Amino acid sequence: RGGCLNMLEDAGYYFSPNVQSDHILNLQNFKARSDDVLLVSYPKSGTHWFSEITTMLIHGYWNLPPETMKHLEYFPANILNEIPSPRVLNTHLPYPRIPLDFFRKRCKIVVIMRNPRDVAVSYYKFISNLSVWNYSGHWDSFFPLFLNGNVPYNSWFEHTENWLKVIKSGKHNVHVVFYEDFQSDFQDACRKLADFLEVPCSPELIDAIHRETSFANMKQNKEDFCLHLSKNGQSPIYRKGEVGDWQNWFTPEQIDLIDQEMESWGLHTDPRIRCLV
Ligand code: PPS
Repeated sequence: RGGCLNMLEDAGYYFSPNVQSDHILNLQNFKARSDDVLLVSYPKSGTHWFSEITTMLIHGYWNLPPETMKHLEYFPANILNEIPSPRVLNTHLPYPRIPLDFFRKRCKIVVIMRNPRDVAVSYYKFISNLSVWNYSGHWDSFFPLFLNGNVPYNSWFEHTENWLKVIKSGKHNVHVVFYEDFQSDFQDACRKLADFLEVPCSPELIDAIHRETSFANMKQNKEDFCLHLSKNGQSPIYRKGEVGDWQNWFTPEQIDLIDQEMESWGLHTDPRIRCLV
């Protein structure tokens, strides 16, 4: 029902059809710089918001480069190479596909996490709204696709489990941020991020960043790179910006199914993702 999602498949991984497979392959040889900050997120976790926050912490909120989101999957290497240091780069790539040079150079990596129930709803609205996916299924048809990882960037559960293992191993320079924490206590969450990034920050600076990156502000002022592809003229990126919208969508059965999936990946008891379970 609603047709299959239009995706690019490469070695068992699903991507957006807008991604070039040779570009994804070449990314393995991407040259990182030791002062790069890499923001890693499963789609719909708040990538745009955290990209803005991190860039403001690093460059000062009054001194932003004109375009902030620099997505590894979408920008050719020559453009990324021209960005002055320190660069804030984004990716949705799962752990096994992250260019190795980020690890070799011990770059700072910020992993963004959000409640998978809200991610699922946000993803459904995003995919339904963009013609490129060629998808017109209902929520009940999309839900099993999300649950089983038959969506671009595959399974949220696998993505999250992989990163939790990496963090536990202590091998790389990784900090996790939660969408929900930035919604409930921006000051505290942002100060911890600034500490990880080793940038000076004051409560006043954090207040200014909070104001500048409010959902309303970003929806009004930021360029929405895929607005022209929207089926209904509404922003595919800046939709609601809330915690808990999933409660308007999930049936009791879907709540059970997602709980079971969390359990089967061992995520339900993990204290590090306490705010997502
Ligand atoms: S994408 O397409 O994967 O890069 O999307 P991503 O940016 O990761 O996630 C989009 C969701 O983040 C919400 N959003 C925000 N929330 C709070 N504050 C700000 N400033 C903000 N900007 C974007 C956006 O509304 C999407 O969530 P939903 O639930 O769909 O509203």
